[in-house]
Amino acid sequence: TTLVLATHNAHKVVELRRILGTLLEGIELVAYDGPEPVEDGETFAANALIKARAAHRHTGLPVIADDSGICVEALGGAPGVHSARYAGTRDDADNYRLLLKNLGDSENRAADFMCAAAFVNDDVELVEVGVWKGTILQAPAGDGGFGYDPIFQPEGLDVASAQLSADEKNAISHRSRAFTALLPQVREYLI
Ligand code: ITT
Repeated sequence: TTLVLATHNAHKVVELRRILGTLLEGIELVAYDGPEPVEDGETFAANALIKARAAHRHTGLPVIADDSGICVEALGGAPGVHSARYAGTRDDADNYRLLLKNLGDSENRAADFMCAAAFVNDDVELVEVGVWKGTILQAPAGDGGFGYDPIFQPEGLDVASAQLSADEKNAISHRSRAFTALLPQVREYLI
């Protein structure tokens, strides 16, 4: 069985291969490189389904997609679904620097990483959401991960998520929570 990963983000592909590899033994994962749909949904779940449906229409194969981002309480939930292009480009450092600037010296530094994991095939649509709670640091630290990892301190830890190993991050991240909830249903459907 072949399962398509409907993402153009190479960092997500690496994380998803590790997360799914253990949960979906025997299923071949291929990254999707077809046209990208307009992600104009208002929620992570809506956008994950938009991406999964588009890749399914294009490939005819079963597809999983990930829509994710960071929601900062003191910024009213921004950047949220706009996380990938918050500063107007896809540059990770530009994006997290703008977030630090907009948050300023706010005492409320609470933030959630959110991930919606979607599965779409001819006769099925599934979506699960995972949340990773934490706070926004005063300055970036670490060079692992991607995106906002250098400025996010997960609840219960005293380092940035960019200072975790890949396995440490995958054990507790929003992405692993969403896919761990989705995958038993996908297995049941495919196997
Ligand atoms: P695809 O749509 O092709 O999957 P994308 O990067 O455009 O790739 P999203 O629209 O879901 O994907 O945006 C996700 C953004 O949220 C991502 O670019 C990061 O800036 C941020 N993000 C999501 N998960 C993250 C993580 O685990 N660590 C750090 N930042 C993350």
